[in-house]
Amino acid sequence: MTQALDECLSPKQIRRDADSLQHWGVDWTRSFPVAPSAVVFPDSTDDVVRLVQLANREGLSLVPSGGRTGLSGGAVASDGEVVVSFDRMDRVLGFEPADRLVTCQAGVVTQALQAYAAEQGLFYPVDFASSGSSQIGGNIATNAGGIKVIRYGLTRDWVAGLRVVTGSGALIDCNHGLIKNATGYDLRHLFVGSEGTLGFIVEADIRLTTPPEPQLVMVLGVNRFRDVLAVLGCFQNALTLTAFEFFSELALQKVTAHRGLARPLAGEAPFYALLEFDESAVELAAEAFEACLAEGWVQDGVLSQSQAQAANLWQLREGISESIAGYTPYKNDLAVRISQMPDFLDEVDALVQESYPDFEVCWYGHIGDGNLHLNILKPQGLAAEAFFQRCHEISPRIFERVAFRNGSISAEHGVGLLKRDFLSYSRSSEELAVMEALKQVLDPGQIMNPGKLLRR
Ligand code: 2HG
Ligand code: ZN
Repeated sequence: MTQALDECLSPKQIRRDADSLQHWGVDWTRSFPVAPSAVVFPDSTDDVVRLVQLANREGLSLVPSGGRTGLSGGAVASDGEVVVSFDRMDRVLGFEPADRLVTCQAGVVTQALQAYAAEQGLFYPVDFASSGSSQIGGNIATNAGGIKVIRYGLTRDWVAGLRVVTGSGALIDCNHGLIKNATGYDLRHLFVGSEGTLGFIVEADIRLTTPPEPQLVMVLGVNRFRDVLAVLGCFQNALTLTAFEFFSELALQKVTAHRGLARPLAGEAPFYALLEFDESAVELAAEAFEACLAEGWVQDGVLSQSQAQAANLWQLREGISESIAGYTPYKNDLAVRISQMPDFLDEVDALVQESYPDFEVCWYGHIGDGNLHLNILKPQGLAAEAFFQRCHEISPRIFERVAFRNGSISAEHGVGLLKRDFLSYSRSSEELAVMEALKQVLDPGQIMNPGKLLRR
């Protein structure tokens, strides 16, 4: 059936060999089957429009594919779909200094966008460990967050305009890079976080900003999780934070072992907070640190003395996910309001400890955003299937705690295949009905990333 692809693309834009299917058919999840029927590489918006028209005619399912760094299976092709890779649509199309807007194709890699912004004397602040391979289209489709959300917000906040090919093949141009535009429904925001289920994001106008001062990094050893929140409040009252991240002692052990890094402090603490802030705020930060020490919240701390040391301290946080990947972890990406975090972490930690006294539980996350990453590590020798089955037994109980606190079962990693069947813990049946109706309007042929986010 995919022979029809040859009608609308050139041979060099289509791959069907086993290695390519495996490579482009998967994201960073490893728990779903990978079985696409072809991978295609459009060069232009016209190619995408033709592909969508063809898919509707021939009944092909299309899976949009960016840097494939997702953690929820949103870009996995498990059922004979055609993967549509944006690797060839990777050009910066223009920059308008007066608007501080850069226009990119969807396949521009995040780090390339950051570098381009720096060349213009400006700054693109959305940043995460995968910025070397994630693409701007995927970031928009998942409303990617990352490590500077506390100061700069999420990807959504930087999208000023969006060109989209909907599932019915219509090309729509949303918001035109305007700041003010009170003309009704802002369709741009419908596509941000839509996980490729409504259409293909082909181009975006991205806002840039003034670069910050050089940043300092502080790592603090904290006595109790509750105190991490007290430390956050104390620093936030004193200065503007660019980041406020957290990790547990176990997470620190894993990342230092994996990357051969030095421990940040002389002693061990149950939890660590990593803070980033403007160099000019150093005295305010020192005062806040003294206050936290006096309260007994913090036991020790280190402040970066150079850019190289700051980068090394960041590795302690950014390297965690990669350092535990070899344990085939069971992952959760949860959000509650910041005020609810201590009680929530206590509840979920107790639940996990009681259910799996034999498993290692690794906590880290973006505390400043109310976002916790829970990773349960598979013991060596236990088969992956048996491990995931055991973990899934308590998923509903974790999600009940999330629902009780009106939290989110996916703070920043998206729903994809991984969380799809649990969406009702975070979205009401009325909301789900609206989402399904929107899907029907924009993708009536159900060709766009079927089975992701919504069941159909
Ligand atoms: C992070 O914050 C990423 O490091 C990955 O969102 C989180 O691997 C994870 O669970
Ligand atoms: Zn994260």
